[in-house]
Amino acid sequence: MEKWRHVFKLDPDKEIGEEALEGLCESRTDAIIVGGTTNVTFDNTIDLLARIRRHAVPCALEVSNVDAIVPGFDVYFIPLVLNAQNPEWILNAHVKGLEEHGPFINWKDVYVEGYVVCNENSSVARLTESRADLDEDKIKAYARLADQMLKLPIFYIEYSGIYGDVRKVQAAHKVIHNSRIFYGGGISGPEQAAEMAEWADTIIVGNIVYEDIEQALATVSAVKK
Ligand code: 1GP
Repeated sequence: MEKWRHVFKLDPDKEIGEEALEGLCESRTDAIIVGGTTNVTFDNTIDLLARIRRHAVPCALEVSNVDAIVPGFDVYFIPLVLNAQNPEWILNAHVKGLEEHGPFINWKDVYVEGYVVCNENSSVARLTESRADLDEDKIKAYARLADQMLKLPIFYIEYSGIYGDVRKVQAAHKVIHNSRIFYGGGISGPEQAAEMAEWADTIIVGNIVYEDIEQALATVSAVKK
C-alpha cells in the first residue's frame, strides 16, 4: 500500500466481463480495490474476490458494510468519513464492526482511510450526509486532522462520479507530511490520471472501467512511468 500509485476500484454490485477483468488485473496497476456504496453483500464480494484471485495482482477490500466482510483479501481499508454529519458513518459503524470481528482482525493488514467527500451529489455523500462544500482552507484543515492529529495512514479525497478540483488536492499536498493522499473521482482517461497523480500519491480509477475499458487501461501507464 505504501508504494501504490495506481489502483482500480471495482464495485461488487456491477457486472464486469472476463476479458475486461483480465485486462485490468494484468494492466500493471498496483492493486484492485473491491468496494462500493450500495448493494455490497458477502456473496457478490466473495464472487469478485475469487475472480480477481486468478491473477497475481494485490487485492484490497474497502469495507462499507459490516455484513460483507470477506476473509482472504491482502489489505483491508476502513473508511472514516471525516466530513460526514451522520454519526453512523463517523464511528458507530466501526464500533459495530469491532464488536463482531474485533478478535479476528489482523491489524497489520488494516488501514484506516480519512475520507473527505467532495461531491455532494454522490451516493456516498447522500448516505453519510457529508458536508461537501469544502474550500481549500477547509481541505487543509481536514488534511491536518487526518495527518497530524489522527495520524491516519491515508487521506482520501473522494469526488466519486465527477472529476475534482486539482487545487484542492494541491492544498492537501502542501500540508500533509505522512498520510498518503488518495484521489478518486471521475478520472476518465490518461490526462486526468496524470494531472491528479502529480499531487496525489495514489489515484483510484472507478467508473470508467465500466464505461470505456480502453481509456481505463490507459490510465495505468499515464501514472506508472
Ligand atoms: C470511488 O474514488 C472512487 O470511490 C473512484 O471514483 O468511480 O468516479 O472513478 P470514480
